[in-house]
Amino acid sequence: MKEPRYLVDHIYTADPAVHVFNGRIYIYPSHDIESGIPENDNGDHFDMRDYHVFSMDSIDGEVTDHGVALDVKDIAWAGRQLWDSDAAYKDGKYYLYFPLKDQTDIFRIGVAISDKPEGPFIPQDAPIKGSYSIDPCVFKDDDGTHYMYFGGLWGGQLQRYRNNKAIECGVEPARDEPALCPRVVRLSDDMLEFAEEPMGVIIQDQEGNPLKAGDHDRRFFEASWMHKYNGKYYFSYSTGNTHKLCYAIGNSPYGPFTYQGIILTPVVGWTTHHSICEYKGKWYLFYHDCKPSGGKTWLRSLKVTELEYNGDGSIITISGQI
Ligand code: FUB
Repeated sequence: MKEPRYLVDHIYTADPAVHVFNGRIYIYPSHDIESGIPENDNGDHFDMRDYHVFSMDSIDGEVTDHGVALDVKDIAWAGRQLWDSDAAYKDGKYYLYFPLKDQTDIFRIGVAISDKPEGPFIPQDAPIKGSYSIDPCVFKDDDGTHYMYFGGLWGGQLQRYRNNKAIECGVEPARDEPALCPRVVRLSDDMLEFAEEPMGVIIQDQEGNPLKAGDHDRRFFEASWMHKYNGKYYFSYSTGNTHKLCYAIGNSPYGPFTYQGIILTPVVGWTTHHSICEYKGKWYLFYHDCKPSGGKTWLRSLKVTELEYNGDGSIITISGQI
């Protein structure tokens, strides 16, 4: 694959989570719509109402839209805003994890179940107990254990929590204090609960110091993704208001992760969000930009491009402008 490829042109799609199930590539994106809600720092303009699942049998192949996999009207606890989701498979069932505001406008993470990777998914009656914030990413380690990474600042509400408890005045720490961490938690055997208290994912510099809250070029903002390469854990994420996709490497799914560099320079549009997936011996970055909508931040389009490593395991930076 020489040039990035746009994947879907009949609807707007963003935040791709990608997995290979039964030898086929499945894409779980957000479904962007024109909501008419003015753009603000809270992300109110991202007022998405359903998910479609897409699949393809080769990276250059035809993309199948499997239609609506989950609709907000079928979720008993729903308030508004279906944001970035992810999917997992265990013991004959597929699980779709999704962030959604409840009826008090607090983001929680829900789970829905299907017999098929493309859905339709049947949601549980309540969000996962103890869940909060946005952008769940579910990673299956080689021993079969599933972990969820989650969290996002500003509209994603992560700044409203410390030690998994909501706080009165939810603001980010001062610039010279450690940055807020994404969270990691092991999932229960039935995939429906947290099996432990979520823990902070520490992202540190090369000297072992946690990144500072004022380090906007490197600190975590949202869009967690985890993949494993040559036995190392690669945690990747968006820096939000500096619009980069970065990565950090660790020796355990819990971290700590040492900051390495930039995967993708800023794309057209405010948000940047991705997944990294191996297919037939090559690695790919799935992401989005707003070029096809003429730069409308809330109307994004999925793309894929090849991702390459240097011999030392570092990732070769990709330009978001191509
Ligand atoms: O799609 C809504 C939000 O925008 C996602 O949850 C964030 O990661 C950002 O891409």
